Amino acid sequence: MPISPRAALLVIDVQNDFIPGGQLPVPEGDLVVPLINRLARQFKHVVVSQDWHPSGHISFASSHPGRQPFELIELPYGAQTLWPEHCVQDTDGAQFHPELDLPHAQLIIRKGCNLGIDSYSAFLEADRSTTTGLSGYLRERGIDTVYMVGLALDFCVMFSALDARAAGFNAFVVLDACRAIDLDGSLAAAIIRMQEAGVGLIQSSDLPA
Ligand code: VGL
Ligand code: ZN
Repeated sequence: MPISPRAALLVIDVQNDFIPGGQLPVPEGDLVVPLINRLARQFKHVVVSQDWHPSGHISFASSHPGRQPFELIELPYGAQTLWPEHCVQDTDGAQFHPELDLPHAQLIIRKGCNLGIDSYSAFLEADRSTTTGLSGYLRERGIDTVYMVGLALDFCVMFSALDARAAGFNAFVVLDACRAIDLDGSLAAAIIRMQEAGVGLIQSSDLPA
């Protein structure tokens, strides 16, 4: 059965800084690129997200004197993991992986653009109220189902999948087209959270070839 024309593929953050050699490398992050390119050809609708931070962003450890990357701090909107500086607007690290090949993608959602708010999710920022507009876009396009692939499984992919469900979409994560950071058990926790939220966890072999 072909993939429904009411389904969209959401390609999360396949950017140089998340690839080995980048500022916040996801192990094996480069390995998902050929698979994503192939899967995308099965979809009528392809949306791409791009982590896109201003310099001095609140998620950077360097913005908090005395703090180190991967520490957790409390911000007005809740807990925030601190990261190395990554995906700064218009830098090479923020560009898509050079082999990502999605000629028919119609929308790029840039997120994390507000200096004082992080955004793992492609739908809702970390304050849980600032929206990127993505669910409205998908709904206006008649989309009812979102398949997610990309980086990192336990951060941006997971939060996008949870928010897709919360917004009323059917949501699937194609596990072999994702890779995780896996910080302090974050991968195992992400799998459980997604299962509990009703996100379908599938393999690319479950989709039409
Ligand atoms: C991401 C940490 C910080 C991601 C983005 O794309 O998963 N992770 N910013
Ligand atoms: Zn980020």
